[in-house]
Amino acid sequence: MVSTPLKTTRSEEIFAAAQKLMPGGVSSPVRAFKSVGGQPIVFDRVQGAYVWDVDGNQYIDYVGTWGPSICGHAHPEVISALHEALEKGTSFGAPCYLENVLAEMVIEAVPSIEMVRFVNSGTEACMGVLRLMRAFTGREKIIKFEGCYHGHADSFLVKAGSGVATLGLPDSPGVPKSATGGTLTAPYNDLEAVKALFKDNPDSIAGVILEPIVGNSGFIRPDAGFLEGLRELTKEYGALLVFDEVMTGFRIAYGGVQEKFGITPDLTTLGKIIGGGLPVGAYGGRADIMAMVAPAGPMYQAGTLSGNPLAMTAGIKTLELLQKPGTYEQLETITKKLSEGLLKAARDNGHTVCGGSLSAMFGMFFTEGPVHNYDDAKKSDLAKFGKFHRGMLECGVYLAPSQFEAGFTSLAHTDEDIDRTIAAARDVLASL
Ligand code: KE4
Repeated sequence: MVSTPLKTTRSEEIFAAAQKLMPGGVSSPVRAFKSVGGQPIVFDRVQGAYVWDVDGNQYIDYVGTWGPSICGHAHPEVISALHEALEKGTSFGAPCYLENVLAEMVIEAVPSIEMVRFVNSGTEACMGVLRLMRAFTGREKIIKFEGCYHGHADSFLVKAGSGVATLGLPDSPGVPKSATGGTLTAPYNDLEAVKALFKDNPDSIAGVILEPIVGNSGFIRPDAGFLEGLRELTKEYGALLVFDEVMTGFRIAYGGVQEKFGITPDLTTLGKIIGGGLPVGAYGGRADIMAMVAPAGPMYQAGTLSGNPLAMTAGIKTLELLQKPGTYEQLETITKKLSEGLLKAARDNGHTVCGGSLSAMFGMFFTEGPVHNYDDAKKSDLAKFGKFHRGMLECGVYLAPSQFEAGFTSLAHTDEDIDRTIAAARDVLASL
């Protein structure tokens, strides 16, 4: 594939106007392409594995609106289910049977979840689970891992990943010390560091929260024994283990990382896929812990649009589609082929890279590796990543606009799409 300079006139016009209307011209920082440079692409429409920008350029998409569109963008069955639901209204603010349906599906799917509360985003899910960890244990401190991102609530904006890492805002202004004083951090995959934190803070740590497979420092897998070690340590110290599966839930497996790796946390957060592209987050876990949540218990959390019928409908249909036999084998096969092809294309052209994939998630770093944590990830050649990203865009491939994000495939990506992507990577990497 020969990359030709993209015609992005309309994107430039719209984005220039956007910057006068919204901070940075975006509704979420990572979309501004700050870490890869160049003109952000303004989307016009999405379908299946593809996106089209406002200048009519088509791209094979590996961002998938950051995870939700695992069945492919605008899946016809999701769209028609939404049309039907629309006829009955867009929001109730009252109990709705669809909430029962999605709740049952989530409880059935995710090993740790006996009861669930729906919210409107992954951030809200992580805010709720944070308060719940503290309410249930009566303790205030939490442990998170450097480079892991759990949404933008104050207590989590300490050495966070994703857009925070991209923008170099590990401790954002506006976050008071009082909000982060109880947030302890350790390097990912470093069990000894976690043991030391527990030893230094006996009886005061409410829980440990992590991305059981990291997507927000780029793609980083847990080392053998890491998740098991955290499960044992939290049990030993009477702390809760929380898997933030907002990104990995229903992506790594239908039951998430916890099903794939056979480790059951006490609480889990979800988002993205369970909303099928509409705003949904959720937190759930052991019934005795969830019993704390108002109005069943004293811990307050609420939301006007939580459990809204359109979002429930999109989530239900998406999970139904994912239940089809062979789904995760298909995702594993195409993603492994893509990941191996990208790594080979880079190495054949003399680049030092490492990376890999698991189910429908993949990543590649421009560094020797192996990458076990965020410090390792930061050794990656970010300038080269930026050039690679731009070159792939010009070849019609849309990758996440940051080294500190993971790549996502979908059931809509065909073998031909994967071949075209690898061919494009070969051309771009030969030119770098
Ligand atoms: P949201 O509030 O963005 O729905 O979810 C926050 C969140 C929580 N936990 C994990 C593991 C997450 O990955 C996220 C959000 N992911 C980012 C992408 N890495 C969303 C994209 C963005 O911030 O624009």
